[in-house]
Amino acid sequence: MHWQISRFTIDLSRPRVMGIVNATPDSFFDGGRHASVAAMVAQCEAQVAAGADILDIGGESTRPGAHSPSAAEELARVLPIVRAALGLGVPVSVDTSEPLVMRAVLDLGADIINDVRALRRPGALACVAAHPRAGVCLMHMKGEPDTMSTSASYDDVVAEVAAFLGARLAAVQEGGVAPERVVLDPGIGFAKSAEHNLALLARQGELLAMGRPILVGWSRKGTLGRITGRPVGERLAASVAAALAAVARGAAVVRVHDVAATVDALKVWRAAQLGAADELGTRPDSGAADGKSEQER
Ligand code: HH2
Repeated sequence: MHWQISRFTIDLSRPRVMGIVNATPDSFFDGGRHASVAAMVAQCEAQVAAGADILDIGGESTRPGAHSPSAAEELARVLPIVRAALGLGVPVSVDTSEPLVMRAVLDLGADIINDVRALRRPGALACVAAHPRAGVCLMHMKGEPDTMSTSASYDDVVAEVAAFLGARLAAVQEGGVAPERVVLDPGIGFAKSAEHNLALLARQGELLAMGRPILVGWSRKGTLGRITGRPVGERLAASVAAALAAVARGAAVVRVHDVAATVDALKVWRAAQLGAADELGTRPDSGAADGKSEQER
């Protein structure tokens, strides 16, 4: 399976890592941590060096209870970072629901719009359709970030999320966006309890029936805190485990804060699946470099 995006066609025969770059003062894990543009660009470079396949740059925090910035404020946050990231040789995604931001970043050359509101704001779908190769991630969310903690009620969360994503996929096709450009995301933590999130993981395979790749973001989220009892700053191992569990159930792209750890874990997972590694033997610490076998170590 492939994902068609502006400058690239991403081969999804191996799982891909999308690195999160939050240009926000209030994100739940890393808000305000990379305050200057230079620091944010350095973070993009570090994520690419750590093996990120895609950068996802966002200027709006969607943590429960967050208030949306104005479109102008959001644009001012992301534009300089996107401009620099476009020179790093990897696909650039912009996490936004705002048509003004979409239009500006797509005109600049951004590859993907990642929209937690699945192109439901007036004008959003037309912006993406107007760029005939741009990719899009359509995510499930019930309500809005400032109200979603009261929207977490479902008869069958997996069926409801699948129906919503299927309807959005049909709507964007109708609006002129080819399905090859679209990936679908169940929206972990968006108006969902820990039980809902875990049902979406256990039954993630049901979402594959729509024929489009699944992108999913478990990184540092509250359900991992519920399971492990750890605060957000201590959820690295839990986040990596969740990313592997999602990939093992068919996710094509994982959206993560901790790129290096996730990339390593996926390399080992994939080597275990294939009975071989994608790259072996050229690293200074490999057995071949000094003639020692693994057993001698
Ligand atoms: N989660 C967040 C933001 N954007 N996009 C997609 N497609 N899927 C997700 O699960 C997802 C997302 C929330 O995480 P983060 O960006 O780290 O935090 P904040 O929204 O507080 O900036």
